Amino acid sequence: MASHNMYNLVNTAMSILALTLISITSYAAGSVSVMNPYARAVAEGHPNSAAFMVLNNTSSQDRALVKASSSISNVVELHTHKKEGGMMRMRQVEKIVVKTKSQTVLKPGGLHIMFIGLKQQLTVGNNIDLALEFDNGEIVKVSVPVKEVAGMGMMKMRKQQ
Ligand SMILES: [Cu+2]
Repeated sequence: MASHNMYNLVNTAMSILALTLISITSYAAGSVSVMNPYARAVAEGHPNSAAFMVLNNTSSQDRALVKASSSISNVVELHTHKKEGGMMRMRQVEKIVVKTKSQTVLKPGGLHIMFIGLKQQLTVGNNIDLALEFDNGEIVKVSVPVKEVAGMGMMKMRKQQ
């Protein structure tokens, strides 16, 4: 029957759409993929946290991460660490470049995505939402698992004093 065929067609189209949406949320879209993302678990009441990952650019052009957003904090910034007067300090950066056919590693003590003004507790085993926007308009949505991450360089230095 014609109407039945039409129903099947719509059903198939919706399944394909659903699969496409799922693949975008779990990993990557287009030329930049996000590998091994994780966010730092923090104690209740702690105002800030950070996320780390490997950005992999398979395209023939340099890319740059220009914006990150998430529902878990009031502000999300792109950060790096710089040594100033023997202290490791965090600095906001405009963008994080991923060269063509290369990877850029975001890791503790280096480049990271900073969550400022947490709205919720980050507990090991939970996942947080993160959207990464690149300079070509590409947006990659990632579900980031919360993990136990060793303290930042800055915190270690404070303890030694
Ligand atoms: Cu930071």
